[in-house]
Amino acid sequence: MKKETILVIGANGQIGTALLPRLQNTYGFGNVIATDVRQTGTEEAIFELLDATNALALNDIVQRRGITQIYHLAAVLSAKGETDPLWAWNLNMQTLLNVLEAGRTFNLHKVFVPSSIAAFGEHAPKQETPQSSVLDPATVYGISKVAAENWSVYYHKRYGLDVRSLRYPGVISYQSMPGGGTTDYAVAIYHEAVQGHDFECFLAADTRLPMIYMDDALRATLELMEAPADNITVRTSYNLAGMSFTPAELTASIQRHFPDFKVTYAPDFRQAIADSWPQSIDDSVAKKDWGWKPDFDLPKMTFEMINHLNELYHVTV
Ligand code: VAH
Repeated sequence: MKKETILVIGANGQIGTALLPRLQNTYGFGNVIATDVRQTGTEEAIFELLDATNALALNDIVQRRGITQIYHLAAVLSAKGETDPLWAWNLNMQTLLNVLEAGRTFNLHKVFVPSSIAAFGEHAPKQETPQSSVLDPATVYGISKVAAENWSVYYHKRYGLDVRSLRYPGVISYQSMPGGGTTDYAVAIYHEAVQGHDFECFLAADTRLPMIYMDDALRATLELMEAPADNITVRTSYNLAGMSFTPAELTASIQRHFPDFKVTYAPDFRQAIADSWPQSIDDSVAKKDWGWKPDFDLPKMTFEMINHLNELYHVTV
């Protein structure tokens, strides 16, 4: 295997925090460089501060550390992006273009640039949304993801850069809190339940959304990145599915562990974002091209989340 040195941008984010130890196990602790704009990481790692909107700073780390792959996990998510659209667009796009340029300039072996089901909008089929659907996103975050998908194809076609991508559903994890997403309710609800609190959900009870447990999202990411390049037929971004559920179904799953847990529903501006997204995703192309198969359903995820959060909240009791 080629010696790989991995740069993680946004290592202190929800996905970065959980992906870091997997990358360290796969490539060796000393071969993974974690970066973020904030030094608040919980994982032990080789760390450098990096604002990836600064191309010179990014290129300096790539050269100095002999980087061969980049995982670009920094972005402003859907809900937060709507509070300052041009800031979100500039941050998401400048970081992306800096990463693609670094990939081209330094002949990196591979680049991972996540997309999202937020790339779909009102004119995509709601059920089993196909890989090739109309992409008319309702949010700046979604617009930036569609642009990123097309820039990735451009850099692959014109410069031969091996850029790979997944349209993540809402990602649910215990390792860190997400920030600024429309699916964040599905993480916060577990934290409140385990602490014995009631929960107010900012989406309506029947809002069905595609979701995935972090373990599945991480395995999909590494399986995609380790697949032979000849197997990769999608250079925009692969549809990825784990499960789909509503807040009411998630609540019922939690109540099997905490029968007295109560949820009230107070939809806010994020309801319109959620309503513009698919309810379920067809990921048959990912299954065909690189053998994707999810492992976690709602009951299994709930069992895992509650067990891990019990350790987090009750270890200090
Ligand atoms: C968000 N968690 O809510 C992200 C994700 C599909 C949702 O892109 O913005």
